[in-house]
Amino acid sequence: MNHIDYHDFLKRYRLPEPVFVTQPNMPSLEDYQKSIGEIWENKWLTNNGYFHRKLEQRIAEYLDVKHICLFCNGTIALLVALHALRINSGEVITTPFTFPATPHVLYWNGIRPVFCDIDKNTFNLDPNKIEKLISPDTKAILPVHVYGNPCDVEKIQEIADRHGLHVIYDAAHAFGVRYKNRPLCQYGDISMLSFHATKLFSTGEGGALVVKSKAQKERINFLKNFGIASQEMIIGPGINGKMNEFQAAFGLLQLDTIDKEISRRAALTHTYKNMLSDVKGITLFSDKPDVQPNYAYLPILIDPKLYGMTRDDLYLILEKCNIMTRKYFYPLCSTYSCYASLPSSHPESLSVAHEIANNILCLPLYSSLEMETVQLICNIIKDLKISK
Ligand code: T4K
Repeated sequence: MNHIDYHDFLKRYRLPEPVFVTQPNMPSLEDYQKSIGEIWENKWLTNNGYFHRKLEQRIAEYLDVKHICLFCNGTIALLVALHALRINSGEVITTPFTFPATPHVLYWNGIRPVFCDIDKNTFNLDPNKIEKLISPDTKAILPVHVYGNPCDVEKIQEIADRHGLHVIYDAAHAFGVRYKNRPLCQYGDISMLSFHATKLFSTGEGGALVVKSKAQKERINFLKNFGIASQEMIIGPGINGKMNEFQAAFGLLQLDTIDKEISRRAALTHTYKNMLSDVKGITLFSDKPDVQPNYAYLPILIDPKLYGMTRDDLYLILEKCNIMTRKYFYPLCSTYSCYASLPSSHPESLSVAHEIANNILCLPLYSSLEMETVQLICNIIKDLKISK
């Protein structure tokens, strides 16, 4: 900010109220009160109630998948997915460029995460670097479709098949994404979806597993309910991963407007792309062939040399303007104190991931965001470049 008048800049651009990186798409309060009225009437609050069953069916239809199990959140869902596939020792290859939940779930299942570097274009696991990390202890690959961008699902499956490994996708960001006209969450053995308040489709807290068969669904349903098969039969050490009726009722109303939510986000994304495309040093994801995206996030990659400012400086200036961006996913999971001493955490073997994590910034994106606010954010980013 050496060459511009800082006070003048803030006077021009500072918003009166903070704008967050995301906001949930709230259904009408009246409609939700109606649903709550029914829950009150039924006195059925959880354990596979009416709203739960209805939501499970409606999401399966919407996603175009056969078998789905709802959960209290995505993290517990992923924990149960690993358990259901009997992956509870050894190593699992995963990405360091993700939310802490991904490696933590491995840790909680007694598995050692093995971090693999990411691809510089997709920010997902680099399939060309997976194979050299496979050891006799490797049980599975756990890739993440970061920001809803599909991983190289074909190559990953090919590697997994060749080595007899499971593939579990962390598809927390990928609700509704289609690849080659198929639901993205159908690839791999199991995919986990998150319905957290910050997600495109939300139940406040919540999540799901997309699974391959009726039998697998039944097993997972036991596991998420303490392993209870019947009042007098506990089939194994399950956990409590159930979604309750308040969450499910909220989700049903959200589902009614999900297509509107996606198309509004698409329009906002389009404006970001149009306005920022000619700013040197700022890169946005380009549209990918064969992918029907969900516009879950708006990441930009900053090249400090070309842009003239670091990601952290831009983050701070935007914050002063009341624009609360997020550095998803900095710091890398491999740098957390609980994982830093793993051999696979060595920064040298994760150079792309470090580069991306140090320069990434997620800009606000949600349906109630004003188009004028997007234009203002873009103008700030453009003006900062010009002033350099
Ligand atoms: N795998 C991946 C790849 C994930 O990204 C996640 C979660 C998971 C697994 C685990 O799934 P879950 O167990 O959560 O279902 C948020 C979310 O808490 C987290 O769910 C999400 N990923 C992650 C990407 O984002 P934070 O620490 O950024 O949340 P927070 O509270 O700072 O919220 C960000 C902004 O969202 C706030 O500044 C304002 C807005 N917000 C937030 C909440 C909670 C709202 O407007 N309303 C709200 O209720 O992690």
